[in-house]
Formats: sequence, structure tokens, C-alpha cells
Amino acid sequence: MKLYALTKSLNSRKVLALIHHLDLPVEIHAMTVEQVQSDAYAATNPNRLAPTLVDGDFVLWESNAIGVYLAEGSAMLPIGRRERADMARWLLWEGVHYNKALGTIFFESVVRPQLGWGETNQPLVDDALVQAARLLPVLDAHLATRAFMLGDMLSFADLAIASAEPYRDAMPIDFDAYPNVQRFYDTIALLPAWQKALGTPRMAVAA
Ligand SMILES: N[C@@H](CCC(=O)N[C@@H](CS)C(=O)NCC(=O)O)C(=O)O
Repeated sequence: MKLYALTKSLNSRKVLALIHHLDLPVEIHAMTVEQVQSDAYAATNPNRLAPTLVDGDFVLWESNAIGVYLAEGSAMLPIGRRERADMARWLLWEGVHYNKALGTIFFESVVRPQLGWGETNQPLVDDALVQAARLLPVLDAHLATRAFMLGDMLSFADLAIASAEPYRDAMPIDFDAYPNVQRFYDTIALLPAWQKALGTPRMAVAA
């Protein structure tokens, strides 16, 4: 299997961490943004986004779908019907709402200025901050009574929800207002597979 990844990006990180955590035999192809946007790559992923998994003649994009596929048969994917539905709930929440808000804030207020890709789109950031202020209390309340997203055991949902963790100090969000989220992020940050996925160094960020 091969994973085409932007290794420092939020959506590739959750899959890379899963690969390392399960020690899966996946070749990691680190790409540049230019490669991701190229016509050659569009033949593999027509969205021109990373990550993409290639397993023989099966091509899969969307990081959460890739995570579910790779976690099959492991403790990172629950077996029961309700537990699987619970995981699907949080993966959809992450992709549609949470990561959209945090990803926008991260990209506009950290990546864009650092790479010199034009001015921060402040109205976009402001809207994403409104969304984040609505979503973070939901996550904080959920984590008040459980160690991980699905309860006591680590799952792929945790790696997905934590994907912006390394940049929490660089984003204009007061994460200290969400102590359960902070505690959860601190736990994920210590996982060896998470640290391996981050590589060295993390993208340098001006706090
Ligand atoms: N929903 C997609 C989002 C993928 C995505 O937005 N990838 C970003 C990096 S996090 C990307 O490839 N950006 C390159 C670009 O926009 O040119 C997933 O979860 O895989």
C-alpha cells in the first residue's frame, strides 16, 4: 500500500499516526503542495487534495475513510454496531464541522502568513472562530466523562479529532477555556506514533 501525503497537514497527520501506531506496511510518499495540485496527481485524486491511499487497484481518498480502511481488524476500530456508529458520528463531525473550523483558522492565520501566500482572509477566520466557539464546548463536555472519544480506549476517532493539536498555541483560540480538550490533546501528544507522525521539526510557528 502507498499513502500520498502532505506530511505536515492536519488530514495527513491522522492517517500517518494510525500507520505508525499499528506499524502498518504502507509506503509513505511525502508530496509538495505543487505535486498535490498537479494534473498527474489529479488522476489519482481528482480533488487534488492529500492524503490518498493506493492499495493495489483500490484508490481511496478522504482521510477519515482511509483511517477506517486501515484500522480494520485492529483495536483502533470498534466492532459493535453502536460503537461503529459512534465513531462514524465523530468522524463526520470532525470532517464537516470541527476540522473545517480549525483547519480554516490554522491555514489562514498560521500557514498562509508563514508561507507568504497572501493576506489572511480575516472574515473567513472570524466566521471559523464563531464555529469553533460553538463546537469546542461540545467536545469539552463530551470529554468531561471519558478519556477518549469513544470511551476508555484509544481509537482512530481520537487521532482525527486531535489533528490540530500541535498548533493549539499558534491559533487565536483560548484552549485553556476547554480543560477536557486540553487534557485529551496532552494525552494524544504523548503517543509515540503521534510524535513520529509529526516528524522533526513541527512546522515552525510563531506563537
Ligand atoms: N476532506 C479531505 C480534506 C483534504 C485536504 O483538505 N487536504 C489538504 C491538506 S489538510 C490539501 O491537500 N491541501 C492542498 C491544497 O489545497 O492545494 C480529507 O479529509 O482528506
